[in-house]
Amino acid sequence: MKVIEVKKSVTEDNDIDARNLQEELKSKGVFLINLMSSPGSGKTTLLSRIITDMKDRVNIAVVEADIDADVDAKKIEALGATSIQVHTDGMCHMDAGMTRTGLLEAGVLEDGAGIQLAFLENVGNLICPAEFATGAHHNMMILSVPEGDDKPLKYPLIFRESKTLVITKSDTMSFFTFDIDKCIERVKKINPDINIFVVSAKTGDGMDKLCDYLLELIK
Ligand SMILES: Nc1nc2c(ncn2[C@@H]2O[C@H](COP(=O)(O)OP(=O)(O)OP(=O)(O)O)[C@@H](O)[C@H]2O)c(=O)[nH]1
Ligand SMILES: [Mg+2]
Repeated sequence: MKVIEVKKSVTEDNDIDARNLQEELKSKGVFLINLMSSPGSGKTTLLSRIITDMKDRVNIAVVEADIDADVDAKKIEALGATSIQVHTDGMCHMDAGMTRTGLLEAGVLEDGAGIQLAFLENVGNLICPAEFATGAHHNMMILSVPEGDDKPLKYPLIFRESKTLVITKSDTMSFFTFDIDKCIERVKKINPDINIFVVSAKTGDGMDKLCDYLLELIK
């Protein structure tokens, strides 16, 4: 499994780089999802579940972005999906140039690679990743039950920038004070059009609906 170091892009306009990457991916038939959340909310676990549930229907690749370590990319590789570990030189976000390098090194951009769905697992953080376009066609975020239903109030930007919210670790609901109705109301106030799924990546609860939705997205 490959580990590469990527540095902040030198180009001036990240938004232009992001649009170019979107177009390049589109021309190759790859739909890229930028997955964002706080550390430990369950990104890698959710991706592992998605790969396991969908691998007979779609070819998936994952770019794992972290400050250090290669544990996440190894977990994805063990499931038989294309994966690469990207280290961000200490930065708490990915930009479009960094994402492009990761996809390139993973072979996703090669002609005939056959990847239809790629995920960027962004660095665990609810602030910085929301501020930078990555070249993804779709921003998806996770809020896990143990984090609390007040997070939309504290970190509105990431909820505004996301087209999909996955509320995960639903199996832990009885252990925490998490008002799901209040949480959804807070999120919808920030972003009325957001699509919300409630799942447990541990038990598989709610995963069918999420996987059907992903298949619709890549059509
Ligand atoms: N009970 C329960 N635990 C979960 C679920 N999803 C993830 N976890 C646990 O949450 C912890 C963190 O999960 P990860 O998938 O590593 O989280 P992450 O967001 O990828 O973490 P970073 O990459 O470090 O930001 C692990 O101990 C998982 O087993 C879930 O649906 N239910
Ligand atoms: Mg992870």
